[in-house]
Amino acid sequence: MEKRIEELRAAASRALDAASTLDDVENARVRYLGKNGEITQLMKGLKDLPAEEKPKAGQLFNRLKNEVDAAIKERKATLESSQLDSALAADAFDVTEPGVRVGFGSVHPIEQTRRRLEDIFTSMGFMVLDGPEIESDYYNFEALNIPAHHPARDMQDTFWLEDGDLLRTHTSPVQIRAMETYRPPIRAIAPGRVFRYEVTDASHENTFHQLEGLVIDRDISVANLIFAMKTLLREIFERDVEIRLRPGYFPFVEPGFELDLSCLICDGGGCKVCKQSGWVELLPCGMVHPNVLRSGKIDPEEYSGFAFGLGLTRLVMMRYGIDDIRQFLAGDLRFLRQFA
Ligand code: FA5
Repeated sequence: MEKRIEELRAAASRALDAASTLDDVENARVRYLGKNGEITQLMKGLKDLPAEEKPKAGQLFNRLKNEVDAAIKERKATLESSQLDSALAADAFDVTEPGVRVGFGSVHPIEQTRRRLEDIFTSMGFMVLDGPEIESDYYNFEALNIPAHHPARDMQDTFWLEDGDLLRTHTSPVQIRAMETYRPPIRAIAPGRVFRYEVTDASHENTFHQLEGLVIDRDISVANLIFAMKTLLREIFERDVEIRLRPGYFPFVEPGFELDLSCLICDGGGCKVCKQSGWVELLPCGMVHPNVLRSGKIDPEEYSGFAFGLGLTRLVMMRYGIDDIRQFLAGDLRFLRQFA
């Protein structure tokens, strides 16, 4: 028995000396001390020894077991620490190497202009509202006095979603949401992205920005509307610009106007942006239609209001002299860096 114990001690010790990975150590543990391990099995034979031999053999076994157990732990600790050392060595880096310079980004010109407009309007007491880009038919059309089958639905080609919702074609749905949430007097703007299923060219994108405006109070008139439009343009261009106001048809306003800006790309001479006309459609507007006030649960006998739908992306083109709207979404850093 003693001989066998010595053999096992030597064998376990050799196995641990040879273990070069934690897996090797674990294999040795299972082999000697596991449930069916060699030492465990031998210990089970203890009960068959004659009674007088049992105490001594028991002592020897316990010593063996404790020694092997300690040796396993020690080997494991040594391997773990050398593994850590080599991981640290592999991760080491040379602090004297020159670094990679991280460039600064800049605010996109549409965002810059949106922020400027928000400043202008908040200084006149307007709230800035937000609305969802995925809208229901009700908010995008129905509540804006454009019922199903109304020919005006074709004025804006729509991206329909499978569940009957749509990508909003304009920011005007926020008018209804504002009236549902706030009571007059209301003074609000709502800048945001809008989407149209249309062919792109120098002045048309399928994804662009508008900025909706809505004012509702007692005795609001066309004079208030024109004053607000003039103030907006003077503040954003920081000079007088030439405009023209002409009748425009939108089911949600009556009367409605188209406010065009003399094209600042060609100084009104005619170019691809203004389609050689010298004028850019920029700021449709009008007096809120009584049906729209009713959709917003506001009494048209008591209140009136005006609304406008600024073509924000086109305004940015005019502000910076950008002659192709497709530049905005092209992601070309050479274009974007000019606005840093
Ligand atoms: C509207 O979207 C109305 N909701 C505007 C409105 C609001 C009228 C409130 C009255 C009261 P329109 O479809 O014309 O109208 O678009 C408004 C502006 O968005 C245009 O004048 C133009 O500047 C801009 N715009 C229209 N389509 C595009 C396009 N495909 N790409 C870039 N800008 C566009």
